[in-house]
Amino acid sequence: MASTQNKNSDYHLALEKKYGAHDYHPLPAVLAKGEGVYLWDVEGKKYYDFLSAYSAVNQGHCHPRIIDAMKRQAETLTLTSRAFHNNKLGEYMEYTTNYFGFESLLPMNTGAEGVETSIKITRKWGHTVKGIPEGQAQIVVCDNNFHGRTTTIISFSSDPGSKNHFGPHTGGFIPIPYNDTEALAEVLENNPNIAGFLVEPIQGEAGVYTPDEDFIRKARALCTQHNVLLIADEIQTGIGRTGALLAVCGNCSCEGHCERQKDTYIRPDLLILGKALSGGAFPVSAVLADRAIMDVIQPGQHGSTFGGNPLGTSIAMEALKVVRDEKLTQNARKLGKIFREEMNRYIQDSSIVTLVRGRGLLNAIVINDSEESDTAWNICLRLRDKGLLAKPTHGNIIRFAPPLVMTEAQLRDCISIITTTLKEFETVNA
Ligand code: IF1
Repeated sequence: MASTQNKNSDYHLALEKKYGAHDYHPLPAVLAKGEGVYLWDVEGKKYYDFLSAYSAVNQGHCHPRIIDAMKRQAETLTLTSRAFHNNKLGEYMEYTTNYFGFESLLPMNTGAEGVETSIKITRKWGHTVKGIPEGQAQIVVCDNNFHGRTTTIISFSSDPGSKNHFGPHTGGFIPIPYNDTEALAEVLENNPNIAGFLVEPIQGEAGVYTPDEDFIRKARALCTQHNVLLIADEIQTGIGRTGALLAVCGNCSCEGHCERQKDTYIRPDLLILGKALSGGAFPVSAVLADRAIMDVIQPGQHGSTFGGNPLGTSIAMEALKVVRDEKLTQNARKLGKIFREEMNRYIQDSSIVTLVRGRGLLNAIVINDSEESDTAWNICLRLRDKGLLAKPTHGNIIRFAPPLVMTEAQLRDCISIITTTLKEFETVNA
């Protein structure tokens, strides 16, 4: 074991390589400290974080209010299991259901567990409420989806890397092209055994694909028409990230579930939250639904050891309060517009960037090179050297998603770093 004074990046990278599963290909940066929009590596180099742990750190790294809530609860009671009640779960359920406008909440831990929970609820609702013959409930999903890494979830992935060799795959899922309401209408009209439609309001991993403005609205209408549950996976897009509290809110800049703009607010039947639900401090996910749907789950039919624990629920309540008190949704909306305006200005004269897309502070640029090229990766390495951390999603797409606490001055500083870096690649590809 190396002595303490030279535990530099290479030391940490070597340990991971020697002892760890190689299930990731991280950008070479060994981070040791985070605060707000900043990260520091073990050598003390400072970075802007433009990934936010895949949108889990919307409130900024180590937000003092969230950390204080965590410390207080961690010194008091962390876990009881659901074999007994605790004095935080009910308050969390009340606060969070009111915050998003649903009647009930089922607490889980990871996003994938939230998605799996929604699949179970939807299937049971299909069999016991809609009357689909037992075991024949189907759920419509979208090509290029990302909903997690469990064997059932990857069973309906269209990404070979996520799916191949992990069979036998779980059946009961019907893929359609993303953003294709005609395909959705057709499958709903021709199949009486469909219980739900699982969709990301914006496809994050696929490369921040923003659908047509009315895609979700039309999907909502079609699901209602055919008595099918609309299941919104807002694990990455939710909690202010896209400049609305939920991406399904579309262009509404309201704080959340708002009666006054009922026609604007497209209400899913099942809402799945994760990541920023805890501000990145602890794994917390949740499924929200009204009672007529949620109550298909009866005691002993679903749960988890850590689901609804006092530590995670205390953290999550504070994390949601921070989003509201600091108006992070509105800030994401404002800064996102600036980011896309400035990037579109750059793109006008660029040969290396073809487009920028996104909503709020969930954006991506498409690099004018093949998916197999390493241009996007090399751009991210150069950004790292210049003090900004971002990572490609697929080959030639770079996702930009800073914490929502970023100031306009910081954003403009980052835009300067990004455009300066891109310029250095223009000549290479010109
Ligand atoms: C990895 C992607 C992002 C998600 C949506 C469910 C989950 C995720 C929309 C599952 C998780 C993470 C997982 C992480 C990388 C990251 C990711 F690249 F994988 F696809 F963000 F885009 N629904 N996304 O984005 O939540 O179980 O991870 O808590 O697996 O590499 P989880």
